[in-house]
Amino acid sequence: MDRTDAFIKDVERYSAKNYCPLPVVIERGEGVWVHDLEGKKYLDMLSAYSALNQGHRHPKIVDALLRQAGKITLTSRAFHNETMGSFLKKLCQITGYEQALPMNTGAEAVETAIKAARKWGLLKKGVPEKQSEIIVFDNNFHGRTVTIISFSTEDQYRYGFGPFTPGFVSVPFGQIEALEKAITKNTVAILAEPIQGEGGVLTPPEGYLARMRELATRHNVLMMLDEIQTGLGRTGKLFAYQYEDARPDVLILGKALGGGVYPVSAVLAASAVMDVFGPGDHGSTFGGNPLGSAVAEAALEVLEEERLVENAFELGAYFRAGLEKIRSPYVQEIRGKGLLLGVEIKKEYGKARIFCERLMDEGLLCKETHDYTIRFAPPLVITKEEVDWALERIAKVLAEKQ
Ligand code: IF1
Repeated sequence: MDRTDAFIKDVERYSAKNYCPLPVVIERGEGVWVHDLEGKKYLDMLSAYSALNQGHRHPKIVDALLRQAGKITLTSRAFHNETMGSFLKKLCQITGYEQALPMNTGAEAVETAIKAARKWGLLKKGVPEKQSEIIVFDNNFHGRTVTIISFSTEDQYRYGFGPFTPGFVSVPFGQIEALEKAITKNTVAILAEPIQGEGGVLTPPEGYLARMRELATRHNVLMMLDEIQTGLGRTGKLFAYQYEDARPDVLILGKALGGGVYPVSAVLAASAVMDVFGPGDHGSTFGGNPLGSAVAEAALEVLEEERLVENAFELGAYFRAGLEKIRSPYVQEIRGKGLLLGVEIKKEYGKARIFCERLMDEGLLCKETHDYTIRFAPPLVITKEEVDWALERIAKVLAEKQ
């Protein structure tokens, strides 16, 4: 354990303490597998919170990165570059939206959507300046910026970080009446996750997103979906909203858009929404850079060429059926869609982290969410044999005395 201990000591000494990782130091990875410094192999069932849908170091994506790195990496948006246009064209073609605005991280894309909605409200809906309201949902997670945590309902994410940005109203997730009641003449947008990932893999009742769509249309409010975690195949459809045909006006993407290699995020919308931004209104030094654009275009191609959406659908159902077959006294409920699955542990048996630590010993990396739920979200390139390998270990740990 020498190298591992030495490495962790450095982190403990020099890194800010804003995380508490499991005591494993990952040295390399390929596909669904990673290796630690001691040479032990693990199946990655977290996929960097769904940023690794295409698997670790996908050869086509790494190749795109290297090829682009041999030409030009950064131009800034003061000039054109050769790759951004073709990336955004591909992104618009596969999503069916007219225009895209590229950023880097998820939180930046969410901020971009919020700015778009507010300015759309002012220019197109006639909501007076500084009066606009955006409806969000209890237990939401959209990132860590001050504006985004301003509408978090989780005390820890907010404590000590105020003053906050006004203009948000939070309602219970999954209750359509509460949502309708919250809409006022000043409401410009509804911002939701189709499945609340960090909230504990909370899936709303069937038909909820479709009804949200109807409400948004009827009240002339933008429906904005954060598919940063659920999008790009994770739930067994290209986008989780496709389960209900609840196509949002504004679609927010991140994580797997960068193929697990480079941070790339984007906001997609009709030009009638996107045209609220004129030159100088919004931007980013790195957004749309050549390296990220080349990587993201390859990441999208991999999703299509390897039929990863279909694989997530099929193996998600297989994985879930396998989990349901495990007769464990600890399991309260199994939730989720495709390869985004949550197993909630009964409170009387302690927190999910203990189970994650045991699974790590068995060679399976995963992470609890909201204390009592184990989240399983492997790369979408996983095979049936690898799901079986995981199920065997999960069954063992869920059968043990804790
Ligand atoms: C961390 C959580 C997951 C997201 C949705 C926006 C963002 C995220 C739906 C912001 C980011 C990350 C952040 C990461 C852990 C992870 C996470 F546990 F914190 F909540 F996935 F569930 N919308 N989620 O899930 O994207 O700015 O990070 O690129 O350690 O905070 P970002």
